[in-house]
Amino acid sequence: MIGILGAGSLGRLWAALFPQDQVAFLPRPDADPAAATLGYTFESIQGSQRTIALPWLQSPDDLTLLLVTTKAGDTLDALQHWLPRIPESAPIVLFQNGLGSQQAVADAWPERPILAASTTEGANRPDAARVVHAGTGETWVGPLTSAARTELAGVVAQLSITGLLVHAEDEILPRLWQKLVVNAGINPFTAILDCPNGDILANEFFLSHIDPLCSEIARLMAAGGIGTPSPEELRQRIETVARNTARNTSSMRGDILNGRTTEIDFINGYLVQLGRRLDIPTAVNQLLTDKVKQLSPH
Ligand code: KPL
Repeated sequence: MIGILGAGSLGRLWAALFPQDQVAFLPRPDADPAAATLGYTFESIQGSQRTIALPWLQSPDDLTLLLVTTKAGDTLDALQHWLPRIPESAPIVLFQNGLGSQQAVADAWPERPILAASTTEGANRPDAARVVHAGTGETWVGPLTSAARTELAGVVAQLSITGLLVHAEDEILPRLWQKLVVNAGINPFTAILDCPNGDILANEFFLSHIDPLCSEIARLMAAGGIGTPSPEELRQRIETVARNTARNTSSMRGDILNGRTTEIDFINGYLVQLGRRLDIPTAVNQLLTDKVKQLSPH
């Protein structure tokens, strides 16, 4: 049985695409035990609609794979609750945005096969009962602990059953960083300016902060041994994604509009923490983190 922890858009996307008798959601600790199934309408990339009704997992002992699609800030607590009941051999794939939460999990359970995934699949929930696969993408999966190395090929094979494009990636950290850069350069601006991704590009607040932001990130990447992209390359990457997703509401703006805690601590906040450790100033990341925190509950 494949388990999914985290019933947001991404968890529901994967759940809809696995053979339905092989997948179940792990209930939240506070879930109503009487609620037998999790139901929603799934709209495929071709536009066809299907009703999904998946059981809540009753016994975690026969899990062969766990996909963790919780928000970054909820991940450690959710796993602390479940992992004592999940077989030590079951690979755990972390899908969180940003950085920091994945390392915290790998540090807490170094003996387990823990992997991280970076995906560009687009899914959203126009309302509570509907999940739309809005854009096809690719998913890279790679090991975070040494026990995960031997599991990588098997995990990629299992995830590929969904028909989504999944690649094995031995060095997952640089991939996670690529996404972090894009999120750090788009999400806080859309949240602060309360606008879709594309609208940041002509905004004065974005234009006056993007170059110093990219310089901070480039220095952090070089000092952290992640790579040596120039600030200009980083800006180009950010602006290309903002243009390609111009009408999207970013996940961070969505969190604020829905009164949820954002993932800022794992995006620009993570870069501030790293700057402290590496003695690199991160004034722009700090400013963006502070401004987003003023907007969100925490
Ligand atoms: O990943 C995203 C997010 O919203 O978190 C981007 C790439 C910014 C697309 O909206």
